[in-house]
Amino acid sequence: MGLHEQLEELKEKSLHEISHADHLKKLDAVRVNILGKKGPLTEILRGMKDIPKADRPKVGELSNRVRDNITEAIEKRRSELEKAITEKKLADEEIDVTLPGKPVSQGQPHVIQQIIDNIEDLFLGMGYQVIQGPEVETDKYNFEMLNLPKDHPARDMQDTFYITDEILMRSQTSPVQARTMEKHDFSKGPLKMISPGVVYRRDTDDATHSHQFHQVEGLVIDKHITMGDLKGTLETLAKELFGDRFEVRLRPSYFPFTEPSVEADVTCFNCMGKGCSVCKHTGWIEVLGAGMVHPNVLKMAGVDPEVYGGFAFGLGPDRFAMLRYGVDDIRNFYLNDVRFLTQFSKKG
Ligand code: FA5
Repeated sequence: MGLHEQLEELKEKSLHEISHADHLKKLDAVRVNILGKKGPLTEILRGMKDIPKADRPKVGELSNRVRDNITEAIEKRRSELEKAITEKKLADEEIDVTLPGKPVSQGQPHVIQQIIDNIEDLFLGMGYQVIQGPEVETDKYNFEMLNLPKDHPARDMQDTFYITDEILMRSQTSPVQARTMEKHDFSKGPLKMISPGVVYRRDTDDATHSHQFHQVEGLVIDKHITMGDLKGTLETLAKELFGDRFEVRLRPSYFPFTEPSVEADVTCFNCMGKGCSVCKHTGWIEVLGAGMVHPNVLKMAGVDPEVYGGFAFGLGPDRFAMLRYGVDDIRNFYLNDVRFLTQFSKKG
């Protein structure tokens, strides 16, 4: 067979192999086989030296054309195979936008935080600032600056977790009063603040007591503040949180840092005043303590009690949440049972 026929045959054979290469690796192998140094095309061209000189240009031209045809066919096949790969990938990754989505469960603030947010909104609207204080406190701010020197019998009212003799887990949010009063520049205007946060006591847990619970402290110091201002503020608060559903009563009480002092009770939601185990058969649930700031407390914070005075209160949002939602055991708020907590969805 002459070179001419050999070249034609190689072309046919190669084009056949190329069109049957069904993936890129195979195609590459075919290319190396045919066009490589040890391939048939090189082999045929080596035979050129044995043909008459006059025929060489023709055979040379043919061999170039055959090589070009083969190269072209390889490139064409390569782009076909690449296109097929891309199409398969796109088909595999196709997203059916008509499929129903998987619902993502959405979190929400804890019910007690919702109550605190509600209280903050109300007081911010009345021009109060919201101030945070430390949960690990000193004896000085938790007690001494609040007119409770060491060995004062009223310290027993709040059984406290001590870390050292001087450092403790705060048993109330009232230390934030002392800290804020001390820093406040009264020449710039009155002090109106609330301070929400967690407090700790060695209380035995029961339906209305937890050893760790929340309080929101409130304090107003200015000239000419009266008990009437305190009463009006507490009534506004009760109306905002409970509407007209419950009765609120103020009864005289005692706190070393206020004089006179009161406690506010709200009708027990469980028995509506008849008496039950939740309210310890009194018909009332105590929700806050309050009073007119004691002159000693003002003095210790560097405020002149002859010029300034005011009221303070400390309320329990956990108890507010019990009343608002009819929850008969405070411990439910701390079990972190999602089925319980999702009942208080803001949307619901
Ligand atoms: C105080 O802690 C005072 N600091 C409040 C105060 C502030 C009075 C400013 C005057 C001026 P008391 O111990 O009564 O007071 O607690 C206040 C409120 O916290 C209670 O009315 C109650 O709602 C809540 N509370 C008290 N102990 C617990 C407890 N163990 N679990 C849940 N809530 C509690």
